[in-house]
Amino acid sequence: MQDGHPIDTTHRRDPPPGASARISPGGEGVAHPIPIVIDTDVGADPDDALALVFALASPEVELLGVTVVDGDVDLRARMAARLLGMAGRPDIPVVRGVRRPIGPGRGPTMLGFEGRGLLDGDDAGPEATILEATAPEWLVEASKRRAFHLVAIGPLSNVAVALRLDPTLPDRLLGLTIMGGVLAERALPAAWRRAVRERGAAAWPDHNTASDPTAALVCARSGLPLTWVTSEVTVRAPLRRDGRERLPADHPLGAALGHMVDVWEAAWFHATLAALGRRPPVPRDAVAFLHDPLTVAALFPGEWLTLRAVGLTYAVEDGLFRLREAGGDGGVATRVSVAVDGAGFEAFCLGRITEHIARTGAPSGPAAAADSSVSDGCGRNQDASESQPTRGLE
Ligand SMILES: [Ca+2]
Repeated sequence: MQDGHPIDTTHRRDPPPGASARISPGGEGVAHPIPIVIDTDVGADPDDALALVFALASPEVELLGVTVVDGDVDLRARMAARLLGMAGRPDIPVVRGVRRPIGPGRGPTMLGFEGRGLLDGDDAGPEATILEATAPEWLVEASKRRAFHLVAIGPLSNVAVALRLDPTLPDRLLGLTIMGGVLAERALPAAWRRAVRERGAAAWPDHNTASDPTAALVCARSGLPLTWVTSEVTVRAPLRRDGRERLPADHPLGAALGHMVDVWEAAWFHATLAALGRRPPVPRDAVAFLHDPLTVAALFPGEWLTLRAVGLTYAVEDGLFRLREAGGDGGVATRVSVAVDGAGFEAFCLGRITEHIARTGAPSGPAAAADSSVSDGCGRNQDASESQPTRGLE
């Protein structure tokens, strides 16, 4: 049982691949790429952008589409379209989604420097097509053409609206992996625990569920096979200065990702952490967190991330979405992150991203220009001439 709501077992399936806790990276067990759609609030924090490229760089998954959520979804869609084009995959469609939370919450959040380092460059390569659909409807329709695993790395408004739009959607999804929630509050760095005690919800470290707690609850109670990659674990996976320096400045995508990290570090990262107290809860040379790449990585085996099968209960209390271990055989069966080898994952993630960039070549090169038609990711092709992406910050 989950807070008085019966568990709908008709939507339950076996856990996704990689359910066992520790398996070697790139090892056995993944015969085919898992089709995925990424729902993202790509913007000021560079970790969504890194997650998109990391997904493209990972043979275990096949990215079918990208939906964007929260606030200025036009700007976020342009960022996703530019990133996909730079990464050599302008054929992957981008879809704008919900701008506001479906209930009370922290969102929407725009920091004012979204796109800086990316959209203000002079890249002239192809960009992905931004479809004239809205994300919840597109998620429903796309799932009818091909089952996919949904990876949510932003506030959960798009996913919740899609679930409300079509209650049969969970029947056609392979699973839902969410960057969000805090399971083991005691595992948060001490500075964060103190800030939460003193400032309450405003200091809650998990931005995604705090932005739209109602939407998080809708997702939690969807009956989908769920994986939660929680904040107390992702804050242990920082991107550090040496890792950022691995992004190649002589390639447009590497340069853009590096610039996005630099802007984030200068404008937000350290100032936000400094507000937690004199001793920031990250290494001194940290420049960002790898929340979202780690969430993509939860879909395939890797020794850097430990997941555990656990029964959870869900609730919204004092404006915050809370997940708790049920104990015994109770609760909703899910997988939850419990530990990460942050340095190991950073090395693995940056390795894949830099290898992908090296393979991609210049964005106007053969990889990007090979196909003049673009697909909606589910088998329908469109003429690339229909795509008229807007360029630059205006
Ligand atoms: Ca995100």
